[in-house]
Amino acid sequence: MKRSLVVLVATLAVLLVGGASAQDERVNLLADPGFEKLFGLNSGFASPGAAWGYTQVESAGCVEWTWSGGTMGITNPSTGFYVKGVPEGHLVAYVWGGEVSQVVDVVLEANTRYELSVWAGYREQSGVNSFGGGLLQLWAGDTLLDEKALTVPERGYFALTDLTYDTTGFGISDLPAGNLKVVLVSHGIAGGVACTDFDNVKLLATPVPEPATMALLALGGLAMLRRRKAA
Ligand SMILES: [Ca+2]
Repeated sequence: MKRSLVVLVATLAVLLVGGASAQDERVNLLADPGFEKLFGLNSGFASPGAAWGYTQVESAGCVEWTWSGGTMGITNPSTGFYVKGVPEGHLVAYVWGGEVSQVVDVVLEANTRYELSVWAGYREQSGVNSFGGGLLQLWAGDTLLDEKALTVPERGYFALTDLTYDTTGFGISDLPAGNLKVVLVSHGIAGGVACTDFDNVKLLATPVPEPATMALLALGGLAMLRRRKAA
């Protein structure tokens, strides 16, 4: 009996370590999550080959993302706009009304937790005197799975918005079909006074229950059993 207990604890420990490392290795399903791969460099701005150093760079968009409506592009804001810089890399997407989206090569799976997050910024810039605001949306094909209003940042800073969509217990027929899609919506008006900047978008998928959680639950149960025996 004692030996079987030792084997059980050892097995659970391996599960626990394995589960923890698997969680750390979760990959972002989105390509170019920080808007750093440009296309359509606007004339009059520095080339991407130049040292970034907050020399103004602006482009029509990003290779991996789709743009629709409003006035939008990619820029590298100065520390005058954001005192602590930007959340990822040098560049952010700016959107005055309209949407930026990306379809990923992944469909919805049952018993999976999807975590979607984005940093939205309210720049300190003359002529920009309000935060554009907007939505973070997760779609599967034509089905809107969930959406959340962007957290309003302090002026000169970025703020995180995140949402979770969990398919635990879903049958195959309950799962909306189609590839997952992330949409960043800006409520700002083109040419208006409210801009929304976006950076560092993450879409992570984790099977539930996680192996680490299962191991913890099992360990808890084991501890209770042992206490009962001792009593
Ligand atoms: Ca970036």
